[in-house]
Amino acid sequence: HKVEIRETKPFTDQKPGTSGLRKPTKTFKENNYFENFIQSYFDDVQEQKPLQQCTLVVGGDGRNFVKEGVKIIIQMAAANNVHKLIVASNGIMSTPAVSNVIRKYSTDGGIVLTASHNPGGINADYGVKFNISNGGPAPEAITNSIWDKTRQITHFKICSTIDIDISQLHKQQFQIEGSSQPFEVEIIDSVDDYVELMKSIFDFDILKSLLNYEKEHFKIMINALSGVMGPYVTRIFHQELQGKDSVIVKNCQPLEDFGGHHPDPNLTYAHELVEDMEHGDYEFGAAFDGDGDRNMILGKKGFFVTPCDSLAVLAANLNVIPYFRTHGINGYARSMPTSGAVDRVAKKQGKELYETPTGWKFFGNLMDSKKISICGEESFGTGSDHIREKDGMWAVLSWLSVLATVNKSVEHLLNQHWQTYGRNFFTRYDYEEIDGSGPFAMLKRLEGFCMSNELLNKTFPSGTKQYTIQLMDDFNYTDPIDQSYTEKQGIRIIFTDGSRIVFRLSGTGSRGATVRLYVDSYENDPSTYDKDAQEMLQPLVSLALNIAQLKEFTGRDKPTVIT
Ligand code: VG1
Ligand code: CO
Repeated sequence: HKVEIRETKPFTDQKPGTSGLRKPTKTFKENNYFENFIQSYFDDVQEQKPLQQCTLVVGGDGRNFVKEGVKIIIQMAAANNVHKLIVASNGIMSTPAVSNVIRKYSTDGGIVLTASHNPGGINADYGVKFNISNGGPAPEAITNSIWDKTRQITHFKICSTIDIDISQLHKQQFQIEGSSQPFEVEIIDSVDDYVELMKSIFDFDILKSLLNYEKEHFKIMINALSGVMGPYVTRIFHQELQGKDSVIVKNCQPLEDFGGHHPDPNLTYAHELVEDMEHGDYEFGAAFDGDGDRNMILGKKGFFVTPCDSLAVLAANLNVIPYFRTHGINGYARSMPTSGAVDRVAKKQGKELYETPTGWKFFGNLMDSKKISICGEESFGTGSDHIREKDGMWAVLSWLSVLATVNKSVEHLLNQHWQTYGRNFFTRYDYEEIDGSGPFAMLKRLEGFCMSNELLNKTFPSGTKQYTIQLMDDFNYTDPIDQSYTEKQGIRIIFTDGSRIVFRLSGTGSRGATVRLYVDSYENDPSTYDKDAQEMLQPLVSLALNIAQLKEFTGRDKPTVIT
């Protein structure tokens, strides 16, 4: 096959955000936008290790332009002298499954074609994410170096004559002009390796008996939101766990546009699951996002488990999972905006707790150096050191393992947890896709308050309560392993009673700016535990909106999504 060197013009906006580069699908399809980004990645990898010695993994979440993207990557990898690509059949593989394959076969990293929870289709979003050899998202030093290259690129290389059927499991070799070694492509099953991993972590017999009690089934409802998880759900729950009668599944056929919905497992975008649960027929419900790394957990009648509580409850019960009995339990970590619920478990167990900026890439070093065993984010992400991505299915199987052992309902388990540790009430308000510069000006003003300390020790009345500001800063983080420094990760306002307000701008959107407001407040009065979080947090929310003058800056008087 002949190597073609094609001319191209650089773009200035290919800076990866919280989790890869996300843009409208149409943007990726035009003017070599996709090719430029991929070439810049190959050039960057080459600086560390000759591509002739590299094996890379390629997968995606099944959205529009994933199959085409995989084919272009195969042609470009050939032209760039990559030794071997391991490709998911049809290009579809969940983000956690890609992380597993990268680690299992000791490869040099991988490319995940996903915009995760962003809607898909020709009029929605597309994304590209690079993972490193530990299976985790590339850290900022690498994504910045790739971004530098995207601003200088003049050419990309491609073997456009290479054509391979990515629907068939097989290995194929190609002779490339000017290369001494053949280029190899292996198409692998997307689900097999992942199922094997889950079986090595959990006790499938216990799960099987939970779902197959002779008289009364423990019924559960799983909604894959038409994302990548469908095949994993049916394989694990219906085949491996033989739960055809007890596990009702929905939207388990991956669709290129996710049926026109946001494949985001929260109370707004996964409302179908909430409604299905309300009748009380199911003990447990779960949903996943487009690429399968997020999860939402619901109990009977739609009882909502916040991701912050989910992390804390799992931390408190990890010993029921065989993997942790063998590997031991190190510390825990959570992203800064995530509530402090897990901190209390860590404290009680005498374990270390790390607070990182938003984004899974910050957990990688902590896991590699065995500082932490599990970690999570308020954005419906939970995971452990079995891989280096958050993992929706892992979270669900962890929850079912706990429920099978403690023999209590989800709600009962949460109540018991709060009795022991107190309750962190938590909510997040998202103001999505705001046009104009308002959100930036709002953040700038808050940064000003952080610098001047002028709000420090000030007391604000809200409703029947008074809040005094004890600390206000723009969160920064020094990685304890490699000392890399990350700043401007969100405005924190911490009050004397321990309550927190956080403001930050999203780094995963593709249009306008999205403002996120996070509110976390701790209560240890048992009479409050069954109260509604929105009601409890109302005074803090209105105080937050006042301090930031959110309505004035953004023109919004209501959030797009509340979780
Ligand atoms: C959001 C979440 C963050 C998560 C990221 C990627 O980022 O807040 O916690 O790690 O999405 O998740 P941001 O910058 O929009 O707040 V996924 O499942 O979309 O890859
Ligand atoms: Co995701």
